[in-house]
Formats: sequence, structure tokens, C-alpha cells
Amino acid sequence: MIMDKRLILAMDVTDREAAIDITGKCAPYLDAVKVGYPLVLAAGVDIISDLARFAPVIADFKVADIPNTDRLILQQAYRAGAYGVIVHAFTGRDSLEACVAESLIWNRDVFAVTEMSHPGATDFMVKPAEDMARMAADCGVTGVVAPATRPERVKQIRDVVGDLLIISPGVGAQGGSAGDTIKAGADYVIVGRSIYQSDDPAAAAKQIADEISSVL
Ligand code: OMP
Repeated sequence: MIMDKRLILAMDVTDREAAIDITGKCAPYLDAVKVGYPLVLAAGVDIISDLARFAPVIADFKVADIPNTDRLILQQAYRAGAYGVIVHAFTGRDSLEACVAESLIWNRDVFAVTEMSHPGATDFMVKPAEDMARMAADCGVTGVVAPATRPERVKQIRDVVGDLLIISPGVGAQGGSAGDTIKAGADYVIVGRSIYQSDDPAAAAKQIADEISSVL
């Protein structure tokens, strides 16, 4: 990924044509587009290569299984054209190592979730988040996912992962601010609803990209 706009679109609309249309319109303001279960289950896995025409695709499959199953899932995601895959870290070192090994075979990216952005993440994920981030860095992931809803946690996770990429969801609809998240040390913010539910998604994407460039 070329770090330019520092913005990743979370494309969670479930209509194939709308997903393609919105991504195409927003593409000038994005570094990547993230697709997950909502869109892939609705539109089929080919949506990954369809969207890859506009921007590198991160497959958000939150992979969380035994090493062999993880490896098989990543194989299919990369084969479908994903540039990166999001996996969970809580499954432990052997699972994460299997994901990194598969990413290296394909020369693609893999991102590990540390602490999630929603309120419920504070039930179980806050305490081990820094240990998970440390383990993920040790295993050689491309980057980690950290919460834009808690910029102070982005900062703490930055201290743990050093130069690793941090991608941060939770901007806009979940209450986080793009500028604060970048200032806290994230490399990219991930934004979904604030862009794709807007009457003018391209203008919304541009506004966030402008906000980010104003704090750089
Ligand atoms: P909006 O809340 O609509 O901007 O979308 C956020 C996107 O980021 C969705 O696709 C979520 O599934 C995803 N996400 C989070 O919101 N929080 C997390 O902690 C992790 C993710 C993710 O892995 O992308």
C-alpha cells in the first residue's frame, strides 16, 4: 500500500452494484478498500477482484481459527485478489505465525486485531491488547488494528509495535475523529458509514482525507 491519503474505505454495503459505484467514486481519496463478510456473503468472493480495479483490497475476515484453517482461509482470500487480510490475534502465536507464513508465500499483507473499537471491547480485549500487539509484532505481521474510538490506546499500542503499520477503525459513526487518530499515531483510518451512507460519498471521503492532511 502506498501511504498517501491515509484513508481506507470500509465497504460494508451489501448491494454489489452500489459497492462498485461508491468505491469507484471514492477511489481518488483512498489508499485501500476493506471488504468483509457483509459484502462478500452478499455479492460473492469475486467482489474482491472487482473492487481491486479501484484500490488495493483488504479482506476483513477476522480470521480466528487453528493454524491450518487460518492458512486455508488466507490462501483463498489472496487467491481472490486481496492485498491484505485482517486476522485476530487472540487465537495465539501458532495461529498468527501460520497467517504470517501464508502472507509471505503470497508477498501480501496481514493485519492483526488488538483491541476493537466498540464499547464491548472493554469487556475482554483491553487488558491483553498490548500483549497481543507485542506478539503480533514478534510474529512479523504487516500491521495491527487499533481503535480510533480510543486514541490514547492507539498511542499506547504504537509504543508497543514501533514502526509497524496501525490501521484504525471507529471514525465517524462510532464517534472517533480522523485527525485525533492520526495524531495519536495511526497510519491509516478506516471509515465506513460516514462515507458510504453519505448523500455524496466522494465528497465525504475527500473531507476526511483533507482533515487527515491538515494534521500531517
Ligand atoms: P464504520 O463504523 O461504519 O465506519 O465501519 C467500521 C469498519 O471497521 C467496519 O467494517 C468494522 O467491521 C471494522 N472494524 C471496527 O469497526 N472495529 C474494529 O475494532 C475492527 C474493525 C476491523 O477490523 O476493520
